Amino acid sequence: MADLKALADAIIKGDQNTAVEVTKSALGEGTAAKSILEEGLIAGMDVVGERFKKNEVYIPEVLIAARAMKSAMEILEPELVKAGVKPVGKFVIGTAQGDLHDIGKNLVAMMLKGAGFEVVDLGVDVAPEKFAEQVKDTDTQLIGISALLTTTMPAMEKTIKALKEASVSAKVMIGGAPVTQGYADKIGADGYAADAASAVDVAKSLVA
Ligand code: B1M
Repeated sequence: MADLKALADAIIKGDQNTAVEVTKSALGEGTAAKSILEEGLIAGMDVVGERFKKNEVYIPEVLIAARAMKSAMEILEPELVKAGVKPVGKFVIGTAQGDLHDIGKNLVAMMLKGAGFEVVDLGVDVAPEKFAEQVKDTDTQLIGISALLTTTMPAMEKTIKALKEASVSAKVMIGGAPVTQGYADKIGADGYAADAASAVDVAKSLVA
């Protein structure tokens, strides 16, 4: 019987080798890919997210845990596809036009992947029209925009307008150091999160 608790612990510790080994042996023993994902990988990342929220761990620990998760996911992904396991939701994320900061955006993307979302990362300096083009006629449920500069925050509002003009119905979540809930309300965003762990909670509530 595969020890999925050991897998969750390996993610929490950021122990890449153990995460990969336990994933391989669990699959070898015939454990369902969905159980490995939910009871091992996501369970581990949930703990990391909670600890990050409480300032019990910091960005480096989250990045190391995400790296361990990524390596295990590379092994698990083909099995999940074979088993027809659907992601929690499809999330397209990018940094606002004119903004090159991506550390926080990458962290949000990693935590969302850790929570079972399919994440498409458009990178930095993403024009409003590019967001719209990329999600139009797709099954994207959520769009995330990150901005670190007060001067690039207006590009978030422009992106929301461009999405409306392109008749995109996906919900929009925004975040980044200068962004607030008040600003999100003002520009008509559906959600705001102050940090990567809360971004997962907000994303889950928006797709629920
Ligand atoms: Co820049 N920079 N920078 N910079 N830089 C800041 C943001 C600044 C506050 C520094 C300062 O003056 N004190 C300032 C902005 C001032 C302002 O507008 N209020 C600033 C400036 C002015 C600039 C330049 C204009 C400097 C210049 O060239 N004169 C220039 C702009 C370039 C551009 O973007 N066009 C610039 C450039 C750069 C570097 C390229 C050198 C580098 C970026 C490297 C990179 O990202 N690859 C950089 C960095 C590293 C910073 C600081 C030091 C750190 C930012 C960071 O990564 N934080 C920053 C000062 C600071 O914050 N101490 C600063 C860590 C990261 C994990 O936090 O991104 O806030 P953060 O993400 C958090 C949350 O905000 C949230 O979750 C994350 C994790 O908890 N979050 C989301 C983020 N996105 C989210 C999206 C969500 C939800 C939550 O939903 C979608």
